[in-house]
Amino acid sequence: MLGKKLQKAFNEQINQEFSSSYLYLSMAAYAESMNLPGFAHWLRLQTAEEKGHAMKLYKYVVERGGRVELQAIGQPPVDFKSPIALFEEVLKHERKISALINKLYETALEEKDYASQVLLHWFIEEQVEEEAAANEILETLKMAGEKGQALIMMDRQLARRGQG
Ligand code: OFO
Repeated sequence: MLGKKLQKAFNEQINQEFSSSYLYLSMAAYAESMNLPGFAHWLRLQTAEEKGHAMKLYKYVVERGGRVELQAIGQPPVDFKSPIALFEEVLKHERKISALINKLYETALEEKDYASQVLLHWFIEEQVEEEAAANEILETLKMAGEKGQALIMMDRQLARRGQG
């Protein structure tokens, strides 16, 4: 049985994951409006991943006999200054999520809840990947530039996400 403190913390994290999903969908919509279908594709897949994270937590809370309580999701930003500014936001957001996951892990340690610790190992590893992926794209954009041919090449590269 999940303790009350952890149940509250997991419910907050479920909200964070759905909020992340919504944020990336808003970013995808921005990319569509900029005629960057590859960026939009990458961001839509990210939206689906975040929903997957939320549902992994949802399923876990239910399995542990806890009660899932969904919370409100705020309006995400609509506009971004540029593709670089957008990926700076992605990286900043993923770092924020990593800090929240670490805090959740600390609570699981304090509560001596070993099952939650095991589940959160997956999320801690996932965050390493998420930050690395965002950072790589951001650094490439900074290096190659976000105009003309360089941007078209980057768009094509991001369009390949999910193709193995
Ligand atoms: Fe982006 O990893 Fe979940 O939030």
